Amino acid sequence: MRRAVCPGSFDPVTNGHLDIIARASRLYDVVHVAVMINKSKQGLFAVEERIALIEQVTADLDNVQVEAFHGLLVDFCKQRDIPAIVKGLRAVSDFDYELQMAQMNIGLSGVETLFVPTNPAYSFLSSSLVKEVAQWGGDISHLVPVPVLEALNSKLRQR
Ligand code: COD
Repeated sequence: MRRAVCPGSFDPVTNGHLDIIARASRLYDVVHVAVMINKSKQGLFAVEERIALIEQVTADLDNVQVEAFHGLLVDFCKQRDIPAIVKGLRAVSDFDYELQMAQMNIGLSGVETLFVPTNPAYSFLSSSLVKEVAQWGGDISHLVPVPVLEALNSKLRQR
């Protein structure tokens, strides 16, 4: 079984994330989507809500499993015998930090990182921008899957 992990905060999952997860699912037998918990960062969506949204929008990808993890990504990999991390690269601005993390992760545990170039349609897209634009009533319907759009609208109405 060839396994890989797509890690992230996914607060919330966007079409950019989904594109990378779908591409990874065509390359590996099993793709673990790891919602990494960062207790010092208050998200808009609770971790359980992020997982439920990712499960909903990846329901057509049979080899994708979603779970949360608190700790080092390399420990998530070690516990599940995962040799590869798949990351999307949006622009040169992503590269410096992604390279540092990739080198740290291989140094810590031997887990490789594979970079997949973003779909140009999503090269500017991030969860933070989506939340900011949605908060001010901007149209993000082409940037997130429908369940995420609905969840965002409902979350923002509650505020
Ligand atoms: N197009 C393509 N790919 C994208 C796009 C897009 N528009 N947007 C995001 N992505 C991909 C990128 O690969 C990105 O890394 C990933 O999706 C997740 O994105 P986010 O924004 O949800 O998540 P981040 O960047 O906050 O995630 C950082 C991690 C949680 C992966 C990182 O901090 C981590 O591994 N933390 C665990 C603790 C740990 O091991 N720390 C040591 C690291 S060396």
